[in-house]
Amino acid sequence: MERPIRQLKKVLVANRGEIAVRILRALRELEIRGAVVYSEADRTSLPVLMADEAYPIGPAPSRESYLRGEAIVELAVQIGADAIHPGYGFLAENADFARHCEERGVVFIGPSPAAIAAMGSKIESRRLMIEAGVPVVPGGKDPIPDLETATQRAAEIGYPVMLKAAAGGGGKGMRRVHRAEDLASAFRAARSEASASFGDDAVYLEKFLERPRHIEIQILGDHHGSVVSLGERECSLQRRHQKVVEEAPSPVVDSELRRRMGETAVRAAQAVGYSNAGTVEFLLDTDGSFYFLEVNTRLQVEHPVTEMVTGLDLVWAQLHVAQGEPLPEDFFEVEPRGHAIEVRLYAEDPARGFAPSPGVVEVLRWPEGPGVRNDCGIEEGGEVSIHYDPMLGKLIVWGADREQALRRLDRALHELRVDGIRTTRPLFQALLSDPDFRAGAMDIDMLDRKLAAGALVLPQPRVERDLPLVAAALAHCEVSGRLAADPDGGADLRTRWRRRAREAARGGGTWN
Ligand code: MV4
Repeated sequence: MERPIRQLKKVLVANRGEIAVRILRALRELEIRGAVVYSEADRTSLPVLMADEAYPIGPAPSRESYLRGEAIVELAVQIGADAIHPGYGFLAENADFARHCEERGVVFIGPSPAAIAAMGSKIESRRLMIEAGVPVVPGGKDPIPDLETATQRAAEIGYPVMLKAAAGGGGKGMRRVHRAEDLASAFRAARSEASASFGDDAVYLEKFLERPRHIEIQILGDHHGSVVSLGERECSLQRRHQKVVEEAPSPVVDSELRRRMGETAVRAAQAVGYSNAGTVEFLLDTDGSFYFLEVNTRLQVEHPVTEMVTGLDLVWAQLHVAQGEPLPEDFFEVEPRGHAIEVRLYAEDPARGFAPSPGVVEVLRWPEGPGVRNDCGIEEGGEVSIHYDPMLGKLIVWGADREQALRRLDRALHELRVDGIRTTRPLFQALLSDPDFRAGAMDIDMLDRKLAAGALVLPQPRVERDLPLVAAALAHCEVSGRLAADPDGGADLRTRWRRRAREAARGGGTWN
Protein backbone atom coordinates (compact mmCIF):
# COMPACT_ATOMS: atom_id res chain seq x y z
CA MET A 1 0.00 0.00 0.00
CA GLU A 2 1.45 3.39 -1.04
CA ARG A 3 2.83 5.45 1.86
CA PRO A 4 3.40 9.23 1.67
CA ILE A 5 6.90 10.40 2.57
CA ARG A 6 6.98 11.11 6.33
CA GLN A 7 10.29 12.19 7.86
CA LEU A 8 10.87 10.31 11.11
CA LYS A 9 12.07 12.59 13.90
CA LYS A 10 11.95 10.26 16.90
CA VAL A 11 11.89 6.46 17.01
CA LEU A 12 11.22 4.33 20.07
CA VAL A 13 13.30 1.14 20.18
CA ALA A 14 11.21 -1.60 21.81
CA ASN A 15 14.09 -3.92 22.51
CA ARG A 16 17.30 -4.38 24.51
CA GLY A 17 20.88 -5.61 24.20
CA GLU A 18 22.89 -5.67 21.00
CA ILE A 19 20.00 -5.06 18.60
CA ALA A 20 18.90 -1.97 20.54
CA VAL A 21 22.48 -0.66 20.31
CA ARG A 22 22.53 -1.48 16.60
CA ILE A 23 19.31 0.45 15.91
CA LEU A 24 20.37 3.44 18.06
CA ARG A 25 23.57 3.72 16.01
CA ALA A 26 21.62 3.96 12.76
CA LEU A 27 19.20 6.49 14.27
CA ARG A 28 22.07 8.73 15.37
CA GLU A 29 23.67 8.53 11.93
CA LEU A 30 20.36 9.58 10.36
CA GLU A 31 19.89 12.32 12.97
CA ILE A 32 16.70 10.72 14.21
CA ARG A 33 16.17 11.01 17.95
CA GLY A 34 16.44 7.61 19.64
CA ALA A 35 14.34 6.55 22.63
CA VAL A 36 14.44 3.18 24.38
CA VAL A 37 12.38 1.32 26.91
CA TYR A 38 14.18 -0.63 29.61
CA SER A 39 13.31 -3.07 32.36
CA GLU A 40 14.64 -2.69 35.91
CA ALA A 41 17.34 -5.26 35.09
CA ASP A 42 18.54 -3.06 32.21
CA ARG A 43 18.49 0.28 34.05
CA THR A 44 22.26 0.79 33.61
CA SER A 45 22.54 -1.05 30.29
CA LEU A 46 24.40 0.19 27.23
CA PRO A 47 21.28 1.11 25.19
CA VAL A 48 20.03 3.25 28.09
CA LEU A 49 23.39 5.05 28.20
CA MET A 50 23.40 5.56 24.41
CA ALA A 51 19.80 6.64 23.83
CA ASP A 52 18.64 10.26 23.73
CA GLU A 53 15.69 9.25 25.92
CA ALA A 54 15.11 6.18 28.10
CA TYR A 55 11.89 5.05 29.78
CA PRO A 56 11.31 2.34 32.42
CA ILE A 57 8.77 -0.20 31.22
CA GLY A 58 8.59 -2.60 34.14
CA PRO A 59 10.38 -5.27 36.17
CA ALA A 60 12.87 -7.74 34.68
CA PRO A 61 10.58 -10.54 33.41
CA SER A 62 9.92 -9.99 29.69
CA ARG A 63 6.17 -10.45 29.99
CA GLU A 64 6.17 -7.57 32.54
CA SER A 65 8.40 -5.32 30.43
CA TYR A 66 9.47 -5.84 26.81
CA LEU A 67 6.33 -7.77 25.92
CA ARG A 68 3.94 -5.09 27.23
CA GLY A 69 2.82 -4.08 23.75
CA GLU A 70 0.01 -1.69 24.65
CA ALA A 71 2.08 0.14 27.26
CA ILE A 72 4.92 0.53 24.77
CA VAL A 73 2.63 1.94 22.08
CA GLU A 74 1.02 4.33 24.58
CA LEU A 75 4.49 5.47 25.67
CA ALA A 76 5.40 6.12 22.03
CA VAL A 77 2.31 8.32 21.68
CA GLN A 78 3.05 10.15 24.94
CA ILE A 79 6.68 10.94 24.05
CA GLY A 80 5.81 11.93 20.49
CA ALA A 81 7.68 9.09 18.79
CA ASP A 82 6.81 8.85 15.08
CA ALA A 83 7.69 5.16 14.93
CA ILE A 84 8.61 2.04 16.87
CA HIS A 85 11.43 -0.29 15.86
CA PRO A 86 10.79 -3.74 17.40
CA GLY A 87 14.19 -5.28 16.67
CA TYR A 88 13.94 -9.09 16.74
CA GLY A 89 12.29 -11.41 19.25
CA PHE A 90 9.83 -9.91 21.80
CA LEU A 91 7.08 -8.15 19.76
CA ALA A 92 8.89 -8.06 16.40
CA GLU A 93 6.58 -10.64 14.74
CA ASN A 94 3.42 -9.86 16.71
CA ALA A 95 0.71 -8.85 14.24
CA ASP A 96 -1.52 -7.45 17.01
CA PHE A 97 1.30 -5.19 18.18
CA ALA A 98 1.93 -3.95 14.64
CA ARG A 99 -1.80 -3.36 14.22
CA HIS A 100 -2.01 -1.48 17.52
CA CYS A 101 0.85 0.77 16.38
CA GLU A 102 -1.01 1.63 13.21
CA GLU A 103 -4.27 2.24 15.07
CA ARG A 104 -2.49 4.74 17.33
CA GLY A 105 -0.77 6.51 14.41
CA VAL A 106 2.69 5.15 15.22
CA VAL A 107 4.71 3.76 12.27
CA PHE A 108 5.71 0.12 12.86
CA ILE A 109 9.16 -0.36 11.33
CA GLY A 110 8.47 -3.70 9.67
CA PRO A 111 5.91 -5.33 7.36
CA SER A 112 2.15 -4.88 7.56
CA PRO A 113 0.15 -6.68 10.25
CA ALA A 114 -1.49 -8.76 7.48
CA ALA A 115 1.89 -9.92 6.15
CA ILE A 116 3.06 -10.79 9.68
CA ALA A 117 -0.13 -12.76 10.34
CA ALA A 118 -0.02 -14.63 7.02
CA MET A 119 3.61 -15.66 7.49
CA GLY A 120 2.98 -16.67 11.09
CA SER A 121 0.81 -19.59 9.98
CA LYS A 122 2.63 -22.56 8.41
CA ILE A 123 -0.49 -23.66 6.54
CA GLU A 124 -1.41 -20.19 5.29
CA SER A 125 2.16 -19.41 4.19
CA ARG A 126 2.50 -22.76 2.38
CA ARG A 127 -0.82 -22.19 0.60
CA LEU A 128 0.20 -18.68 -0.49
CA MET A 129 3.57 -19.96 -1.72
CA ILE A 130 2.06 -22.81 -3.72
CA GLU A 131 -0.30 -20.31 -5.37
CA ALA A 132 2.67 -18.01 -6.14
CA GLY A 133 4.60 -20.87 -7.77
CA VAL A 134 7.21 -20.92 -5.00
CA PRO A 135 8.60 -24.46 -4.55
CA VAL A 136 7.59 -26.04 -1.23
CA VAL A 137 8.76 -29.39 0.07
CA PRO A 138 6.74 -32.11 -1.72
CA GLY A 139 3.64 -32.93 0.37
CA GLY A 140 0.12 -31.76 1.03
CA LYS A 141 -0.83 -28.17 1.53
CA ASP A 142 -3.74 -29.03 3.82
CA PRO A 143 -3.65 -30.49 7.31
CA ILE A 144 -4.06 -34.29 7.48
CA PRO A 145 -7.59 -34.99 8.81
CA ASP A 146 -7.10 -38.67 9.72
CA LEU A 147 -4.72 -41.64 9.67
CA GLU A 148 -6.18 -43.03 6.45
CA THR A 149 -5.35 -39.81 4.61
CA ALA A 150 -1.90 -39.75 6.22
CA THR A 151 -1.23 -43.31 5.07
CA GLN A 152 -2.34 -42.56 1.52
CA ARG A 153 -0.44 -39.24 1.35
CA ALA A 154 2.75 -40.80 2.73
CA ALA A 155 2.57 -43.59 0.15
CA GLU A 156 2.22 -40.98 -2.62
CA ILE A 157 5.17 -38.91 -1.33
CA GLY A 158 7.39 -41.87 -0.48
CA TYR A 159 9.19 -42.53 2.82
CA PRO A 160 10.86 -41.04 4.79
CA VAL A 161 8.26 -38.37 5.49
CA MET A 162 8.04 -35.55 8.06
CA LEU A 163 4.93 -34.81 10.12
CA LYS A 164 4.79 -31.13 11.10
CA ALA A 165 2.46 -29.23 13.43
CA ALA A 166 0.71 -26.46 11.48
CA ALA A 167 1.08 -24.13 14.48
CA GLY A 168 4.60 -25.34 15.24
CA GLY A 169 7.93 -23.71 14.47
CA GLY A 170 11.62 -23.80 15.30
CA GLY A 171 11.67 -27.57 15.13
CA LYS A 172 8.88 -28.06 17.67
CA GLY A 173 6.09 -30.48 16.69
CA MET A 174 8.04 -32.31 13.98
CA ARG A 175 8.31 -36.05 13.60
CA ARG A 176 10.35 -38.03 11.11
CA VAL A 177 8.74 -41.33 9.88
CA HIS A 178 10.96 -43.78 8.00
CA ARG A 179 8.55 -46.73 7.54
CA ALA A 180 4.83 -47.19 6.91
CA GLU A 181 4.48 -49.35 10.02
CA ASP A 182 5.58 -46.42 12.19
CA LEU A 183 3.13 -43.89 10.73
CA ALA A 184 0.10 -44.59 12.95
CA SER A 185 1.90 -44.06 16.27
CA ALA A 186 3.83 -41.06 14.92
CA PHE A 187 0.63 -39.46 13.60
CA ARG A 188 -1.13 -39.87 16.94
CA ALA A 189 1.90 -38.55 18.84
CA ALA A 190 2.35 -35.57 16.51
CA ARG A 191 -1.29 -34.54 16.89
CA SER A 192 -1.36 -34.84 20.68
CA GLU A 193 1.94 -32.94 21.00
CA ALA A 194 0.69 -30.21 18.63
CA SER A 195 -2.52 -29.92 20.63
CA ALA A 196 -0.64 -29.79 23.95
CA SER A 197 2.09 -27.38 22.76
CA PHE A 198 0.19 -25.06 20.43
CA GLY A 199 -3.49 -25.60 21.23
CA ASP A 200 -3.98 -26.72 17.63
CA ASP A 201 -3.65 -30.40 16.64
CA ALA A 202 -3.45 -29.73 12.87
CA VAL A 203 -0.48 -31.54 11.32
CA TYR A 204 0.65 -31.82 7.72
CA LEU A 205 2.95 -34.16 5.84
CA GLU A 206 6.07 -33.50 3.74
CA LYS A 207 8.82 -35.48 2.08
CA PHE A 208 11.67 -35.67 4.66
CA LEU A 209 14.81 -34.10 3.22
CA GLU A 210 17.98 -35.87 4.41
CA ARG A 211 20.71 -33.41 5.52
CA PRO A 212 19.69 -30.31 3.56
CA ARG A 213 21.25 -26.89 4.09
CA HIS A 214 19.43 -23.91 5.56
CA ILE A 215 19.87 -21.02 3.12
CA GLU A 216 18.00 -17.78 3.68
CA ILE A 217 17.52 -14.80 1.38
CA GLN A 218 17.50 -11.22 2.69
CA ILE A 219 14.71 -9.26 1.05
CA LEU A 220 13.65 -5.64 1.26
CA GLY A 221 10.31 -4.26 0.06
CA ASP A 222 9.24 -0.62 -0.21
CA HIS A 223 5.73 0.84 -0.12
CA HIS A 224 5.62 1.30 -3.88
CA GLY A 225 5.39 -2.40 -4.82
CA SER A 226 9.13 -3.06 -5.26
CA VAL A 227 10.93 -5.96 -3.60
CA VAL A 228 14.63 -6.73 -3.94
CA SER A 229 16.81 -9.67 -2.92
CA LEU A 230 20.09 -8.76 -1.20
CA GLY A 231 21.62 -12.23 -1.44
CA GLU A 232 21.77 -15.32 0.70
CA ARG A 233 23.08 -16.37 4.09
CA GLU A 234 24.31 -19.86 4.95
CA CYS A 235 22.70 -20.77 8.29
CA SER A 236 23.10 -24.54 8.45
CA LEU A 237 25.30 -24.54 11.55
CA GLN A 238 22.62 -24.78 14.20
CA ARG A 239 22.56 -26.37 17.63
CA ARG A 240 19.10 -27.62 18.58
CA HIS A 241 17.48 -25.26 16.04
CA GLN A 242 19.49 -22.30 17.35
CA LYS A 243 21.74 -20.68 14.75
CA VAL A 244 25.35 -20.58 15.93
CA VAL A 245 27.42 -19.51 12.89
CA GLU A 246 26.14 -17.67 9.83
CA GLU A 247 27.95 -16.75 6.61
CA ALA A 248 27.45 -14.74 3.45
CA PRO A 249 27.68 -15.79 0.73
CA SER A 250 27.00 -19.53 1.11
CA PRO A 251 30.01 -21.67 0.10
CA VAL A 252 27.77 -23.70 -2.23
CA VAL A 253 25.60 -21.01 -3.89
CA ASP A 254 26.95 -19.84 -7.25
CA SER A 255 25.65 -16.77 -9.10
CA GLU A 256 23.07 -18.77 -11.09
CA LEU A 257 21.58 -20.44 -7.97
CA ARG A 258 21.72 -17.05 -6.20
CA ARG A 259 19.74 -15.50 -9.03
CA ARG A 260 17.12 -18.28 -8.95
CA MET A 261 16.74 -18.28 -5.16
CA GLY A 262 16.63 -14.47 -5.14
CA GLU A 263 13.88 -14.36 -7.77
CA THR A 264 11.91 -17.00 -5.85
CA ALA A 265 12.27 -15.09 -2.59
CA VAL A 266 11.08 -11.89 -4.27
CA ARG A 267 8.07 -13.77 -5.66
CA ALA A 268 7.32 -15.11 -2.18
CA ALA A 269 7.50 -11.60 -0.71
CA GLN A 270 5.32 -10.11 -3.43
CA ALA A 271 2.73 -12.86 -2.80
CA VAL A 272 2.05 -11.28 0.59
CA GLY A 273 2.61 -7.61 -0.38
CA TYR A 274 5.75 -7.54 1.75
CA SER A 275 7.34 -4.26 2.81
CA ASN A 276 10.46 -3.48 4.84
CA ALA A 277 13.17 -6.03 5.75
CA GLY A 278 12.43 -9.76 5.83
CA THR A 279 14.06 -13.13 5.29
CA VAL A 280 12.82 -16.00 3.13
CA GLU A 281 14.12 -19.32 4.46
CA PHE A 282 14.78 -22.30 2.19
CA LEU A 283 15.99 -25.86 2.55
CA LEU A 284 18.63 -26.54 -0.12
CA ASP A 285 18.68 -30.25 -0.92
CA THR A 286 21.82 -32.16 -1.84
CA ASP A 287 20.68 -32.30 -5.48
CA GLY A 288 20.52 -28.50 -5.73
CA SER A 289 16.72 -28.24 -5.44
CA PHE A 290 15.45 -25.72 -2.93
CA TYR A 291 12.18 -25.51 -1.06
CA PHE A 292 10.41 -22.74 0.83
CA LEU A 293 10.46 -23.11 4.62
CA GLU A 294 9.10 -19.85 6.04
CA VAL A 295 9.35 -16.07 5.99
CA ASN A 296 10.77 -14.26 9.01
CA THR A 297 9.03 -10.89 9.15
CA ARG A 298 11.78 -9.10 11.06
CA LEU A 299 15.39 -7.93 10.88
CA GLN A 300 17.41 -11.02 11.82
CA VAL A 301 20.23 -11.49 14.28
CA GLU A 302 22.55 -12.43 11.42
CA HIS A 303 21.87 -9.38 9.24
CA PRO A 304 25.48 -8.08 9.66
CA VAL A 305 26.98 -10.74 7.33
CA THR A 306 24.76 -9.42 4.53
CA GLU A 307 25.82 -5.86 5.38
CA MET A 308 29.51 -6.82 5.32
CA VAL A 309 29.39 -8.31 1.79
CA THR A 310 26.99 -5.77 0.27
CA GLY A 311 28.20 -2.60 2.01
CA LEU A 312 24.57 -1.72 2.80
CA ASP A 313 23.19 -0.67 6.17
CA LEU A 314 19.95 -2.64 6.57
CA VAL A 315 18.68 -0.54 9.47
CA TRP A 316 19.18 2.63 7.40
CA ALA A 317 17.22 0.86 4.66
CA GLN A 318 14.41 -0.06 7.08
CA LEU A 319 14.12 3.53 8.29
CA HIS A 320 14.11 5.01 4.76
CA VAL A 321 11.46 2.49 3.66
CA ALA A 322 9.38 3.26 6.77
CA GLN A 323 9.52 6.93 5.78
CA GLY A 324 7.88 5.98 2.50
CA GLU A 325 10.95 6.25 0.26
CA PRO A 326 11.32 3.96 -2.77
CA LEU A 327 14.13 1.39 -2.91
CA PRO A 328 17.27 2.96 -4.43
CA GLU A 329 18.07 1.77 -7.96
CA ASP A 330 21.52 0.45 -6.96
CA PHE A 331 19.93 -2.00 -4.50
CA PHE A 332 18.85 -4.02 -7.53
CA GLU A 333 22.42 -4.54 -8.75
CA VAL A 334 23.91 -5.73 -5.45
CA GLU A 335 26.33 -8.70 -5.65
CA PRO A 336 28.24 -10.04 -2.62
CA ARG A 337 31.89 -8.99 -2.39
CA GLY A 338 34.25 -11.06 -0.22
CA HIS A 339 33.06 -13.36 2.53
CA ALA A 340 31.64 -12.65 6.00
CA ILE A 341 31.24 -15.02 8.95
CA GLU A 342 29.33 -14.31 12.15
CA VAL A 343 29.59 -16.20 15.42
CA ARG A 344 27.12 -15.62 18.22
CA LEU A 345 28.86 -15.20 21.57
CA TYR A 346 26.55 -16.67 24.19
CA ALA A 347 27.10 -16.72 27.95
CA GLU A 348 27.00 -20.52 27.91
CA ASP A 349 29.67 -23.07 28.76
CA PRO A 350 30.27 -25.60 25.96
CA ALA A 351 32.36 -27.70 28.35
CA ARG A 352 29.27 -28.09 30.56
CA GLY A 353 26.71 -28.94 27.90
CA PHE A 354 26.19 -25.24 27.07
CA ALA A 355 24.87 -24.57 30.56
CA PRO A 356 23.98 -20.89 30.97
CA SER A 357 26.76 -18.82 32.55
CA PRO A 358 25.05 -15.67 33.78
CA GLY A 359 26.89 -13.10 35.89
CA VAL A 360 29.00 -9.97 35.75
CA VAL A 361 31.23 -9.61 32.71
CA GLU A 362 34.33 -8.54 34.59
CA VAL A 363 36.61 -8.24 31.59
CA LEU A 364 35.38 -7.67 28.05
CA ARG A 365 37.66 -6.60 25.26
CA TRP A 366 36.45 -7.25 21.70
CA PRO A 367 38.98 -7.86 18.96
CA GLU A 368 39.53 -5.07 16.45
CA GLY A 369 41.71 -4.53 13.40
CA PRO A 370 41.12 -5.21 9.72
CA GLY A 371 37.81 -6.86 8.80
CA VAL A 372 36.49 -7.25 12.34
CA ARG A 373 33.10 -6.01 13.61
CA ASN A 374 31.40 -6.67 16.88
CA ASP A 375 27.74 -5.98 17.54
CA CYS A 376 27.62 -6.10 21.31
CA GLY A 377 24.93 -5.04 23.74
CA ILE A 378 26.89 -5.12 26.98
CA GLU A 379 29.90 -3.32 28.46
CA GLU A 380 32.64 -4.55 30.74
CA GLY A 381 31.09 -4.64 34.21
CA GLY A 382 27.63 -5.30 32.78
CA GLU A 383 25.61 -8.30 33.88
CA VAL A 384 24.25 -11.16 31.79
CA SER A 385 20.77 -11.66 33.20
CA ILE A 386 18.91 -14.92 33.57
CA HIS A 387 15.78 -13.12 32.35
CA TYR A 388 16.79 -12.77 28.72
CA ASP A 389 18.53 -14.53 25.84
CA PRO A 390 22.16 -14.97 27.02
CA MET A 391 23.76 -13.62 23.84
CA LEU A 392 26.48 -11.08 24.66
CA GLY A 393 26.83 -10.05 21.06
CA LYS A 394 28.08 -11.16 17.70
CA LEU A 395 31.60 -11.26 16.33
CA ILE A 396 31.61 -10.74 12.58
CA VAL A 397 34.63 -10.94 10.30
CA TRP A 398 35.08 -10.12 6.64
CA GLY A 399 37.74 -11.42 4.26
CA ALA A 400 38.42 -11.16 0.54
CA ASP A 401 37.46 -14.85 0.42
CA ARG A 402 36.30 -17.54 2.85
CA GLU A 403 39.83 -18.69 3.71
CA GLN A 404 40.85 -15.18 4.75
CA ALA A 405 37.62 -14.83 6.74
CA LEU A 406 38.37 -18.10 8.55
CA ARG A 407 41.92 -16.97 9.39
CA ARG A 408 40.60 -13.63 10.60
CA LEU A 409 37.98 -15.34 12.75
CA ASP A 410 40.73 -17.46 14.31
CA ARG A 411 42.79 -14.35 15.09
CA ALA A 412 39.78 -12.44 16.44
CA LEU A 413 38.70 -15.28 18.73
CA HIS A 414 42.27 -15.48 20.08
CA GLU A 415 42.29 -11.73 20.70
CA LEU A 416 38.88 -11.63 22.41
CA ARG A 417 39.09 -11.18 26.19
CA VAL A 418 36.15 -12.18 28.40
CA ASP A 419 36.33 -12.89 32.12
CA GLY A 420 33.71 -13.42 34.82
CA ILE A 421 31.52 -15.69 32.68
CA ARG A 422 32.02 -18.62 30.33
CA THR A 423 31.19 -18.18 26.64
CA THR A 424 30.75 -20.22 23.50
CA ARG A 425 34.12 -19.09 22.15
CA PRO A 426 35.68 -22.62 22.53
CA LEU A 427 32.98 -24.02 20.25
CA PHE A 428 34.01 -21.72 17.41
CA GLN A 429 37.69 -22.46 17.99
CA ALA A 430 36.86 -26.16 17.75
CA LEU A 431 34.92 -25.58 14.51
CA LEU A 432 37.94 -23.79 13.04
CA SER A 433 39.85 -27.05 13.49
CA ASP A 434 37.09 -29.14 11.94
CA PRO A 435 37.80 -30.17 8.31
CA ASP A 436 34.13 -30.23 7.32
CA PHE A 437 33.53 -26.70 8.60
CA ARG A 438 36.74 -25.42 7.01
CA ALA A 439 35.64 -26.98 3.73
CA GLY A 440 32.20 -25.36 4.01
CA ALA A 441 30.63 -28.83 3.95
CA MET A 442 27.80 -28.15 6.39
CA ASP A 443 24.24 -29.41 6.71
CA ILE A 444 21.52 -28.61 9.23
CA ASP A 445 22.36 -31.66 11.32
CA MET A 446 26.16 -31.51 11.26
CA LEU A 447 26.79 -29.58 14.45
CA ASP A 448 24.38 -31.68 16.53
CA ARG A 449 25.90 -34.85 15.06
CA LYS A 450 29.47 -33.78 15.83
CA LEU A 451 28.67 -32.60 19.34
CA ALA A 452 26.80 -35.86 20.10
CA ALA A 453 29.74 -37.89 18.76
CA GLY A 454 32.31 -35.84 20.70
CA ALA A 455 33.91 -35.10 17.34
CA LEU A 456 34.58 -31.45 18.19
CA VAL A 457 37.65 -30.95 20.38
CA LEU A 458 36.74 -28.01 22.62
CA PRO A 459 39.91 -26.18 23.77
CA GLN A 460 39.97 -25.95 27.56
CA PRO A 461 39.63 -22.43 28.96
CA ARG A 462 43.17 -21.16 29.58
CA VAL A 463 42.49 -19.34 32.83
CA GLU A 464 43.21 -22.47 34.91
CA ARG A 465 46.56 -22.95 33.18
CA ASP A 466 47.58 -19.36 33.97
CA LEU A 467 46.64 -19.37 37.66
CA PRO A 468 49.80 -21.09 39.00
CA LEU A 469 51.89 -18.74 36.90
CA VAL A 470 50.01 -15.73 38.23
CA ALA A 471 50.22 -16.96 41.82
CA ALA A 472 53.97 -17.46 41.47
CA ALA A 473 54.37 -13.99 39.97
CA LEU A 474 52.37 -12.40 42.78
CA ALA A 475 54.37 -14.27 45.42
CA HIS A 476 57.58 -13.07 43.80
CA CYS A 477 56.33 -9.47 43.67
CA GLU A 478 55.23 -9.56 47.32
CA VAL A 479 58.55 -11.08 48.47
CA SER A 480 60.69 -8.71 46.40
CA GLY A 481 58.72 -5.75 47.76
CA ARG A 482 57.83 -4.75 44.23
CA LEU A 483 54.27 -4.24 45.38
CA ALA A 484 55.39 -2.08 48.30
CA ALA A 485 54.39 1.23 46.68
CA ASP A 486 50.79 0.87 45.57
CA PRO A 487 50.95 1.39 41.80
CA ASP A 488 47.20 0.87 41.55
CA GLY A 489 46.21 3.94 43.45
CA GLY A 490 44.27 1.99 46.04
CA ALA A 491 42.40 -0.26 43.59
CA ASP A 492 40.82 -3.16 45.38
CA LEU A 493 42.74 -6.43 45.66
CA ARG A 494 40.70 -8.20 42.95
CA THR A 495 41.40 -5.46 40.41
CA ARG A 496 45.08 -5.44 41.43
CA TRP A 497 45.09 -9.24 41.10
CA ARG A 498 43.67 -9.00 37.62
CA ARG A 499 46.11 -6.34 36.54
CA ARG A 500 49.01 -8.41 37.91
CA ALA A 501 47.56 -11.46 36.21
CA ARG A 502 47.47 -9.67 32.89
CA GLU A 503 51.02 -8.41 33.41
CA ALA A 504 52.25 -11.85 34.54
CA ALA A 505 50.43 -13.79 31.88
CA ARG A 506 51.41 -11.26 29.22
CA GLY A 507 51.74 -13.72 26.40
CA GLY A 508 48.08 -13.59 25.37
CA GLY A 509 45.75 -16.51 25.90
CA THR A 510 42.13 -16.61 26.78
CA TRP A 511 40.31 -16.08 30.00
CA ASN A 512 37.42 -18.40 29.55
C1 MV4 B 1 12.32 -30.05 7.49
C2 MV4 B 1 13.54 -30.79 7.53
C3 MV4 B 1 13.69 -31.85 6.65
N1 MV4 B 1 12.69 -32.16 5.78
N2 MV4 B 1 11.36 -30.39 6.62
C4 MV4 B 1 13.21 -27.38 11.37
C5 MV4 B 1 12.59 -26.12 11.85
C6 MV4 B 1 11.52 -25.80 10.90
N3 MV4 B 1 11.63 -24.42 10.50
C7 MV4 B 1 11.70 -26.69 9.72
N4 MV4 B 1 12.75 -27.61 10.04
C8 MV4 B 1 13.05 -28.66 9.23
N5 MV4 B 1 12.11 -29.01 8.33
C9 MV4 B 1 11.54 -31.44 5.80
N6 MV4 B 1 10.57 -31.77 4.94
C10 MV4 B 1 14.53 -30.41 8.48
C11 MV4 B 1 14.27 -29.37 9.32
C12 MV4 B 1 15.31 -29.03 10.27
C13 MV4 B 1 16.00 -27.82 10.17
C14 MV4 B 1 15.68 -26.89 9.18
C15 MV4 B 1 16.42 -25.70 9.12
C16 MV4 B 1 17.44 -25.45 10.02
C17 MV4 B 1 17.74 -26.35 10.99
C18 MV4 B 1 17.02 -27.55 11.09
C19 MV4 B 1 17.33 -28.48 12.09
C20 MV4 B 1 16.63 -29.65 12.16
C21 MV4 B 1 15.60 -29.93 11.25
